Amino acid sequence: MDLSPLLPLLHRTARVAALTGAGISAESGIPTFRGPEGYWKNHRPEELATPQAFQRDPRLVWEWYDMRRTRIAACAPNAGHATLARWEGRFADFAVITQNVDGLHQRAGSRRVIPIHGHIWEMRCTREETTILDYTTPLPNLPPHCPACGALYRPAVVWFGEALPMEALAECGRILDTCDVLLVIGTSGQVHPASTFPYTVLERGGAVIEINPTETPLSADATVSLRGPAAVVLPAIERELHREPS
Ligand code: BJW
Repeated sequence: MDLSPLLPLLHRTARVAALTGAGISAESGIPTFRGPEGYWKNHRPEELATPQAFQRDPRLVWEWYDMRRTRIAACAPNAGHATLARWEGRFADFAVITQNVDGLHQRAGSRRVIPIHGHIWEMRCTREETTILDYTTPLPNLPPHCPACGALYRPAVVWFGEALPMEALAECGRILDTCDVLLVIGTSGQVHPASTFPYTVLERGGAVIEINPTETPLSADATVSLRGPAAVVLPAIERELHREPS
């Protein structure tokens, strides 16, 4: 893979950000959503990832999240997550905006992570809106209930039709308005508003580097589009940067 077009973009660059999607966790053993091996090969997203689906059948939705929690608990961050965690030390200003709820960036050691779709280990009371962190797998009783008021707990994630957390969106805005380079890693670019983030950067003259084994709607517009798995391409970029005098 020819990584030479990247060097002028990343060499001596201060402000770099990454937007990640399910693909970065694929090599950790966590399925993506779309595609032949994706979570949604047997379910339509509206059956599982909407407030209406939860109202209709909270147990079914919780079974899906419980299955995913159990799987994620058995997985570890991969070389892609680890490379991004090290880049906090390489670039003066580095942040990860992630659509993933799996917490693997944080487990790899990244400290500046903005999880725009929430966190699978958090539950929120549907009455009081209080949240708790709970790492139990599998959960003993589905669906779980708030011990304080007895109402249903829901996963503290962002479903279709729900607004993203305001603070996270504001932080994304600051990053997208100032970064020199945005790496877009392992996302199909089908979900709004994350799908618009690369265009915010491109429109003000910033560079976008896409890393994905398959073509996406962004590929033609990205400054550089690299075909390959994140756990291979990110360490390869890091090696290339090390060979360059800093
Ligand atoms: C690899 C790899 C390897 C494989 N290495 N790569 C019509 C038009 C425009 C927008 C809308 C519309 N109708 C509705 C909307 C809005 C809607 C939306 O975008 N819908 C589209 C589907 C049409 N969006 C929303 O509703 C969002 N909210 C919103 O817009 O709010 C507005 C609002 C304002 C005020 C009040 C109310 C509302 C919320 C979206 C929430 C998405 N939630 C989910 C579930 C999260 C919880 C959970 O995890 O269960 O988020 S859906 C799911 O998709 C999940 C993901 O984060 C998200 C993105 O998926 P991702 O990461 O891109 O995964 P995949 O599987 O699609 O792609 C994986 C990629 O990896 C592929 O490209 C592979 O090739 C690649 N890959 N192996 C690197 N080894």
